[in-house]
Amino acid sequence: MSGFYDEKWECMSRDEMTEVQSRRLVKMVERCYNNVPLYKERLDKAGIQPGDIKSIEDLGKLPFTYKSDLRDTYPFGMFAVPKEELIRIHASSGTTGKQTVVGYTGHDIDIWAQSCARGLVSIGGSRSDYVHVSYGYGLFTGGLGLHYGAEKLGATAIPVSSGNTKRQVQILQDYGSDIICCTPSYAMFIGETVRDMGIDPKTLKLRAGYFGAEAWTENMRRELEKILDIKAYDIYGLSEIAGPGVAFECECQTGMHINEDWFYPEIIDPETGEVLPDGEYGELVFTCIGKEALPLIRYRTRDISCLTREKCECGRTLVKMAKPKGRTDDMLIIRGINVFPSQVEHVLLSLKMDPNYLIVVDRVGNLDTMEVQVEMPPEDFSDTVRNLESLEHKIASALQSTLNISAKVRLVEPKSLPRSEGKAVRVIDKRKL
Ligand code: DLL
Repeated sequence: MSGFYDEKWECMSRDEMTEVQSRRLVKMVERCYNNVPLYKERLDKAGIQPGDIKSIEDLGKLPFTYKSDLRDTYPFGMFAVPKEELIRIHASSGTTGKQTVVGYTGHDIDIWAQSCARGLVSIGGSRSDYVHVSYGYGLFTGGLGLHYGAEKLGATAIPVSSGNTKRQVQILQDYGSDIICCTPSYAMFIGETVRDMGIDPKTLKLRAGYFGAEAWTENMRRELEKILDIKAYDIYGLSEIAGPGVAFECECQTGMHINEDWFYPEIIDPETGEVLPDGEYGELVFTCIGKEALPLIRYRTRDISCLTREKCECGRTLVKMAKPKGRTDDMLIIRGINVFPSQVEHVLLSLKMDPNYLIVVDRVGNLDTMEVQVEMPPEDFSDTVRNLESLEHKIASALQSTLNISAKVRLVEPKSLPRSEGKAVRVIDKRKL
């Protein structure tokens, strides 16, 4: 098992951690109240003064923060520091409405880089590794987040960014990259390209991947491990809280450790706002307790996950979150039934189908329809119509038994669905167009 980047913080006793979190929360609420007009107004309205918050136990007294708050104060209205103290701006990759803009002081960049460095060490990264970063560089936090993390650790960052996939493979081959960081869907595309270029993945030096920025399943993990001949690890984060590295999977591959000395997690019932016990799935909420520029209180991520405090074999005591199932706003409601795209991925991969798929939802008359387009395996391409129909039928019945909803399945030509270089778009909901 690998060592630690920050053993003191990663392996702290629960009592010590609670003490640190309480101390930091108190300071942070004061900072928000005194520097962010929206928080002053909201706390005043709720009849709460910073002095009422004495420990982490009091967190539940504080109101939630929503993405809409950042949009309403666009671009910089929730920053808690003057401009001179900022050193970086990023923005969310949100596809709807205004972007959400996030800012960092030098200290914020430092804790973010440490968060990623902790992750890289937990999957066996060290100073002697080449870290190939194929997340996009720019306003998106993926590229620069892992880049700074790799440098913080003293490893060598290779800032490839996303795109130009054949060149990515060439670099993997020629430079001997040890760890690759990109979205799981892009990793799959890189894997396919390795195969199409006639390269045996075993001849690459690559041994691990840090994949995140979108939901992916355990089946997808197995596919990625096979196609690239690596260990595939999950890394989670969101720009509003920092970027990648808010939580990171270690070598045990049993959930992601949250850097809870900086980002305090809660799981709530998204309908009632009530805090749920460990082990129950609900909406993940974060409070930034160490940040300066954008310290958000009880930020509603809309990601569905659960927390566990069971002892991890790696020795870290940091609480773990389960792989997010999806987002409350990604959840499709089709004829009244909740469907997450990740469930479709799970079904397709368990039938050994290609992980490239597209869900098209529409409304015909008053009835919602769902079509799942899947690429047929290349070896089946010249198959008889009857065989293809029977495969469509098999997929449709597997979807029916998992999702409890009937979907039309359409097999499309191999490589005909769009490949993603960043976050994959898996759903077209024509009801919303
Ligand atoms: O996606 C930050 C990131 C970059 C994380 C690279 C990991 C790796 P945003 O663009 O603000 O930030 O999008 C955040 O992406 O609320 C989740 O819905 C989703 N997401 C991020 N990581 C994961 C993951 C970056 N490992 C939103 N599993 C989050 C599932 C994830 N969903």
